[in-house]
Formats: sequence, C-alpha cells, structure tokens
Amino acid sequence: MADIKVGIIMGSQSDWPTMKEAATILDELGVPYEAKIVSAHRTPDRLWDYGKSAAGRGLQVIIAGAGGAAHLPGMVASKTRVPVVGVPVQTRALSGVDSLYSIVQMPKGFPVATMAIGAAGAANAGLMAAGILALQDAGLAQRLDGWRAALSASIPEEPSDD
Ligand code: RP5
Repeated sequence: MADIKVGIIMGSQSDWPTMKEAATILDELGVPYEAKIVSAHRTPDRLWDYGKSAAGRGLQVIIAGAGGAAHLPGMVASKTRVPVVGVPVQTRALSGVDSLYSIVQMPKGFPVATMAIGAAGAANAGLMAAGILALQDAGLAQRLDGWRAALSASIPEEPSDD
C-alpha cells in the first residue's frame, strides 16, 4: 500500500460531501490519503487514539473538518505535533460561522491552520497539504505547479454572457 502521509478526518458522515473536495484535490495530485470519521463528541476515544498514533504512523498533515461546535481540529491538534489544517463545515443554523469560530480561535501553543467555510475551504485544505508535502517531494512540487498553472490558464480574460 502507498505510504499515507495525509489523514482526512471529519466529525460526521454528513461532513463527507464537503471533505470530499479535499480528497478530490489529493486524488488529482496523486497524493495518497486516508479518510476517517472521528468525532470529538461522539467518538472521543477514537479521536484520542487517532491523535496519539498520528506521528508514529507517518502522517505529516491532518485535514480535520467539522461543523457547529467544531472541536475536532483543535482537539486533534492538542494530541499531536502533526500540522492540522481545519475546515469549518457549513451549517444550516449559523451558516458555518459557528464552525469557523470554533476552529480558528485556538489558544497560544496549539495551532490549527484554518481554511474558509465549506467546499472552497476543503479544497484549499487539500492544496495546503499538498504544498506542505511538496517541500520534500520534487515530483509532487511539479504536479502542484502544473495544477496551479492549469487553473490560471482556465480563467478567461473577459467575462461572457454564456
Ligand atoms: C459535527 O456536528 C459534525 O462535524 C457535523 O458537521 C455536525 C452535525 O453532525 P450530524 O448530526 O450530521 O452527524 O460534530
């Protein structure tokens, strides 16, 4: 099995449509990952074990997404030195502002690199993880440069009515 360096975790199955955006980016860039449901509130022991074993298992980046009282990214960051990229999942009640505030306001000492709310944030989390790994992987660096160049090239110079 390929060496897995990225872990995608989420608080609920209902987060997967959002977190899939991170997975899609990693697929496009040929970065192997694992995806797991790990809830800070519903499966605290699973969260504990995941954080405790992350570095030893060779994970180099953890992408953690949750919504509402989104404690997962911060709690996993408190259990591992592996960099955590947090994704605030959009909620129905408060549009994800609750998730954002829950994730972004970490106390000094335990950082979470917090992305934008929702799908764009999840996609950017994938790109952030790839960028971190690319620092030590020339092939991935080249693929990421190509991905970015293709995105730039796809942006038209003028708007159209179609
Ligand atoms: C959070 O509660 C999850 O991350 C999810 O975004 C939210 C709602 O979860 P479900 O009730 O849909 O399982 O823990």
